[in-house]
This record gives sequence, C-alpha cells and structure tokens, in this order.
Amino acid sequence: MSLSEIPIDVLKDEIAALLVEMSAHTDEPEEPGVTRLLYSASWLSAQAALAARMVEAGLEVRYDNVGNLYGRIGGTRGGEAAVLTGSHIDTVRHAGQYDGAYGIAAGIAALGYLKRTFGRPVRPLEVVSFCEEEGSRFPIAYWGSGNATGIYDWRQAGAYKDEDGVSLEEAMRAAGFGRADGPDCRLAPLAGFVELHIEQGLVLEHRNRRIGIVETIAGQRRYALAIGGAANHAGTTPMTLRQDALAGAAEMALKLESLASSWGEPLVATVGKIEASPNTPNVIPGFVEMTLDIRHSDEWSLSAFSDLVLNEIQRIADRRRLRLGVTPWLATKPVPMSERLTARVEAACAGLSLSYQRMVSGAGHDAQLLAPVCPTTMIFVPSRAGVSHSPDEYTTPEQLAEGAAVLVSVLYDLAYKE
Ligand code: HGY
Ligand code: MN
Ligand code: MN
Repeated sequence: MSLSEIPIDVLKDEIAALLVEMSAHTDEPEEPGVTRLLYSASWLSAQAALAARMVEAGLEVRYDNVGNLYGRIGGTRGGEAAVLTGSHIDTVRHAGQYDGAYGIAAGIAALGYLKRTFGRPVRPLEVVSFCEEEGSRFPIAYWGSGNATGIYDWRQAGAYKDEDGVSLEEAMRAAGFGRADGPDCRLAPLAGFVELHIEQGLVLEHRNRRIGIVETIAGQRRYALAIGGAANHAGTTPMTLRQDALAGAAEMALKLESLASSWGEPLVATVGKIEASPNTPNVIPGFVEMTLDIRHSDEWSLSAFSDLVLNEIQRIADRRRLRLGVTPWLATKPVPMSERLTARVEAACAGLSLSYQRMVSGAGHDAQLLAPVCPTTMIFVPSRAGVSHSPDEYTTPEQLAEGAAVLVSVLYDLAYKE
C-alpha cells in the first residue's frame, strides 16, 4: 500500500479534530494542559465522546466491566482472532494532548477509512480506548490493559485508594462499572496488537527519522517511600539534635540521581512526587512521602540498581535516625516486541517511503501488557524537543498523519489479507 493510496489529509484532519475535542475533556480546565484521571467526570465524558466517534465511523461499540471502550468491525470469516489497535484515555496531571489519545484517535480514523474503502476485513478489526495506564490517581498502573489481559481482576479494586481516600472500587462503581453482572474484561485471543504512540523522547527528532519501531519496552520499578523523623520547633532545635525527614529525603533523592548518572544510559531514575508534613515554615518536617521511578531495558541492571539504591537509602535513614518504609507498587520486566510484526511495520514504512529506525521505549505502554499474550508492535512518531507529560508536548499534524498511514497499512496487512 503506497502513501498515494492513503488519504493523508483526511487522516490528518480527523485526528487533529479528535485530539482537540479530547483535550477539552479535562478535570482542571483552568490549569495548564490536560488532566484526565481514571473514572473522573472528564474521563467519563471523554469515553462517551469517543464512543460517539466510533459509531460515526461505523464501528460496533461496547464497554467492558472496568470501562475499556472497544470499537469493532466484524470479520467476514467466522472464528478468526481479532486484530486490535488503540491506547489509553487517561493522562498524567497537566499532560499534553497526545499521550494515549493519539493512538485512539488514529485508530478510529484508520478503522473508519479501512471500512469505507475496503468493507469488512477477513478477521475482526478493533480499536480500544483503555481506561487507565498512567497510575496517576490510584497506586496501580495499566488498570485497563491489565484487566483485559488477566493480570488484574477488577474485583481487587477495593485495595487501592486515591489521595482523598476514595477506593478504586468506589470510583469504578460510581462511573457505572464493576458490576457483578458486568461484561467480561478478558480479551479473546488476538491475532495481534498494534499501538501507535508519540515517542515522548528525543531520538527520532535527533536522528531525523519520521517513524520509530519499538523493539523493547523498558522495565520499571516504582516504590512509595515513607520517611519518619521528628517534627520539632525550627527555632529551638539544634542542628545536631534533629531528625529532619525532608533533609533526609533530599539526600536520598540526590543519592538516587548521582548513582543513576554514574550507572549510565539507558538507566533512568526519578523522584517524581514528594510530600512533607506538617509542611509548615517554622516546623522541622517530621514525615515525608516520596516516590521512586527506576527504568532500564535490561532486567539484571534494573534489579541490581534498584537493590543498590534501596540499600544506600536505608544507610542514609540509619545515619539520620529516620524510620524508613519502602512499598513496591510497580515491577514490570523489559518486554520485547514481536519480530514478525516489527518486520511488517518496516515494510509499511518502506512502502510509504518514510524513514524509520528501531528503538527502545523508555516509557511504559499498554503494549507491554499485550506482548505476552499476542504478537505486538509499537509505532512511534516524533515528539518536539522530546517533551512529554507536559502541556508543551507537541507533534506536527503531518507527523501524526504519517504515523496513522503506517497504522492503516499494517492493519490492512494483518486484517484484510488472507
Ligand atoms: O510513565 C510511563 O512510562 C507512561 O507514560 N505511563
Ligand atoms: Mn504517559
Ligand atoms: Mn502513554
């Protein structure tokens, strides 16, 4: 399939319009960027808007019991496993408008074009809006694809609470999901999963490539640290007698940074969230909660570095007479993508005369949950200056449309050919 056959401008306009529409569904309209957290009002309205677009594209629409939204074109040959594309509808706080939403918007545009142009495929073709991937509201990530692939069971939702003490189960039920008689979440066996996503990094722009093809998704270790010291008077407590939880947390964060820098690429480590209490100017902080996010594309390095840094953090706590609690809340291994599907994407890029390169994804994606259960591949388009998880996230409409053209070509190849 050559680029000339695919209406690039139609895809470009449809995707642009849908992304603008999606970005209006935010929990914090006065704040910069998009904040769309699982089961919030804006999450519900965004899924409803996507369902309406899927119907307009001629897709059969359904929700599963955690709120994953599917649009389907039935196949002409009974009993065939479906080909699935899609991504996640939730965002981080103050996100850009592309992370997750782009893969869904392009999937709807691609399926609409394929159905209008070629009719029904041999095997079913579906696009999914996974309900949650980021882990932004509850201390669990991949809630959508995790339930779809059986890693999670929606009945365990009561174990997780957000910052306001609302449980995942209460939020899920309030959104109309998690019903005892609700539709099954578990996906039937799939012929393949293709996720289109922004790169969220600098490689494609730096190497002047139009398309990235992911070979491996990096593994992650995320921890919640609870650091206990002694709140005390800032004016009367000598420096030598303090158990300052925030000063200890700061030393731990700098130790994490220096160890990660000396360990070397592609390892990355981040303290993304920190809360001190009582968070009062004239009180020595008595308690701090903070998060660790560690990533590597090699399992041994990820494990060895995590052990090293947790030992160093414990030594800092001991020396400062601080109490330390470490709660692991995410551990994912590096996940290789399907070589067979990667070759299909390379052929599609060649057919479309689009430069590409194979690469590692430092960001986690729903594709890493699907890869163990079906042939899976990821297609990247460039991110301007590598910026993501920020209102400044940007990819040009032409680059978005080129990614969608590759998606159209690969989905045609997988679903329409015998
Ligand atoms: O954090 C990540 O890697 C992804 O954006 N969820
Ligand atoms: Mn993200
Ligand atoms: Mn994402």
